[in-house]
Amino acid sequence: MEAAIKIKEETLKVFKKASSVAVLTGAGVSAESGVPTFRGKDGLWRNFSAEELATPSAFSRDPKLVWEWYSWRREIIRDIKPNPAHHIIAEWENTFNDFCLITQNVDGLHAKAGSQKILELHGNIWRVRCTKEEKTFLNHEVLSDNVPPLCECGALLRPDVVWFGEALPEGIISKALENIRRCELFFVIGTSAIVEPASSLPLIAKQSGAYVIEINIGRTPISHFMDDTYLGKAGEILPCLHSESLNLRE
Ligand code: BJW
Repeated sequence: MEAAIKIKEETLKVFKKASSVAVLTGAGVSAESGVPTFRGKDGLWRNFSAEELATPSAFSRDPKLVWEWYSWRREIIRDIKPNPAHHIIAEWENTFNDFCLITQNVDGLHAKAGSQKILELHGNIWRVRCTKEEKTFLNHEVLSDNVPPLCECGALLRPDVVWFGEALPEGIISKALENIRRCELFFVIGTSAIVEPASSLPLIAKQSGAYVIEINIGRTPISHFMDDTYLGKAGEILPCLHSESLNLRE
């Protein structure tokens, strides 16, 4: 039988007292729903890595190849359901007076779980953007037979996501920083913490005085400065933390 997850006294104490909480999520949060992560053994698609495909130069060189990757991912994500980790995070929006969800994920699963205020650092896979006029549109088709798609103006459409070498949406990163600088408790969940600038956010939280907790199935380059690290699946640890802490908040 699996050992029960032990939530530390200190975590519960901080959780009980905190009124201002921020959460940063990465692909690991969606892994238990069946969304492949970027890195590690499931992180490859046709032997390409995210670093080879998620770039403006890959798109200029071969927009069909890049769109085929996004169509494959859209097909996987389309019918997938949020898991307990997404649901608990959605519930925290009502638990804390001041709560901020910052995600690197583009899959839309936090919204499907009921989170309403989401800072999507890397965009959303269900939006497309005209490469000529910068207009964005929602588009929920898989588009597999018809890539790359064209805008009505004739220009190529691209996924409205942030690729390597591109700036994160200005308004979103500044809102995230504002929340991070004032939060008392910061969670880093399911990210390898190697992609900048997202991977610097936990350190900024820590330097601003927050208690920082990491939840991941493995250690990451930022584990060493965490106040607490929980090694395990987000979809198992978050429900334990949530139910133990609810008893305390009552
Ligand atoms: C579980 C689990 C379970 C599994 N439970 N856990 C400073 C130093 C060096 C380089 C740079 C630097 N600053 C900028 C750079 C360059 C670059 C960068 O960081 N490169 C690194 C690779 C070194 N950064 C950028 O280019 C960024 N832009 C930028 O900085 O612009 C500056 C600029 C300013 C002004 C003008 C112009 C430019 C942009 C980065 C964009 C990243 N984009 C992607 C693709 C998004 C679209 C799409 O989805 O296709 O974002 S790449 C990919 O990586 C995606 C992810 O959001 C991101 C992070 O991945 P994530 O979420 O951490 O996933 P994984 O797979 O890596 O990890 C999963 C984790 O989950 C693992 O740890 C598992 O253990 C864990 N896990 N199951 C809990 N059940």
